[in-house]
Amino acid sequence: MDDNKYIEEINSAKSQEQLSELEIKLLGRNGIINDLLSKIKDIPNDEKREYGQKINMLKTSIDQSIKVKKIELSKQKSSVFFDKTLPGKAYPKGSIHIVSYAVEEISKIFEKIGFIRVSYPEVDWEYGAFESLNMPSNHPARDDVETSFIDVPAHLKLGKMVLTPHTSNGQNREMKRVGKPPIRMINISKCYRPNWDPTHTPMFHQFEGLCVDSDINIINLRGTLDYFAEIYFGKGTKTRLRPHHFQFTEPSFEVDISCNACKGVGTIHELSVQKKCRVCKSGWLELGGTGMVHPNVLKEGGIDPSASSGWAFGFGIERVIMMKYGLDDIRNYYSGDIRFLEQF
Ligand code: FA5
Repeated sequence: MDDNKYIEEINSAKSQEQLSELEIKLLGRNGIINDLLSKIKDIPNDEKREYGQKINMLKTSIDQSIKVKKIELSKQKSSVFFDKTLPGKAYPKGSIHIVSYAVEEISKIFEKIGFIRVSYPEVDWEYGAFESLNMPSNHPARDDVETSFIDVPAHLKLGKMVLTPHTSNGQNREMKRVGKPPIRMINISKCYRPNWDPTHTPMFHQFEGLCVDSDINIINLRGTLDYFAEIYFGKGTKTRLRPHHFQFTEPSFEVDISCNACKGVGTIHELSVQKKCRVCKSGWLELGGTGMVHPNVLKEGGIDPSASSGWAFGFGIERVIMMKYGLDDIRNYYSGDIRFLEQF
């Protein structure tokens, strides 16, 4: 039994890990001490007592040496030089996603003028997405090239289940929820259409305004659109309405806003040369659809069209962000590329 060899090994341990390994090797269940003890049966009877005492003494000195070494190593560790004047590690900070931020901004703008923020289902029946909006069953938007249908049995009255292609499905639900005018709704939700190009993604967001009361007219609509455009896009932004067609509004319009890059002129002065504005090319940018709520839609929502009138609009959130910051591809919003997202 070479006592010194074991004690020297303990004393030369350089780390707590090395010491723990030694402790297992010497004192563990299959360690050297237990191995020596198991050999006691081969020792002649008159030497057994002395042999046993020696092993116990060795065990005690190994035990003590390990304890002393542990304390020594822990002191070494705590004496490592710590320079508190060194700059700390800066961990990367997350930020609110560009779309979530816009949802909050838009909600606040409309809440300030009395609109109630709601969010209606992204998965709805054909009734909510089309039927209640005066869209007949042969309307092209109801084709499966335009709308994603869910593979479940159709509802007897409400039709097939769809991933809603627009937030207009909230109109009928809100009319029924409120019961009778006044109604001021801002419905923000995800929408789905099978498209994929720089200005279209299969999943996108729309915000839908609906205002129904007595004597509601296009002047109120213009006032609300101008109010939104000035706050969201910046002072001096103008809106314009162009005739269009939607089944659920009559008359219907497309809304444009004046381009902030060229101030609505369509050209910019660059190095003494008058050039076409690169952002809009015409002085105007298309915002989305709007119009006076069709009498059939009011009736379907339980509202008497001879006593109340209303307007509605539906704009894409990804698109308004694009227009505000002059971005050229909305697919980047969902790329997960932190270099793009951290700019906002
Ligand atoms: C509609 O969806 C109508 N429901 C809007 C409306 C509401 C009109 C109320 C009248 C009254 P439209 O299909 O044009 O209309 O879509 C509106 C906006 O949604 C578009 O201008 C665009 O900004 C956005 N949008 C449509 N499809 C996509 C898509 N695939 N990706 C991103 N944005 C989209």
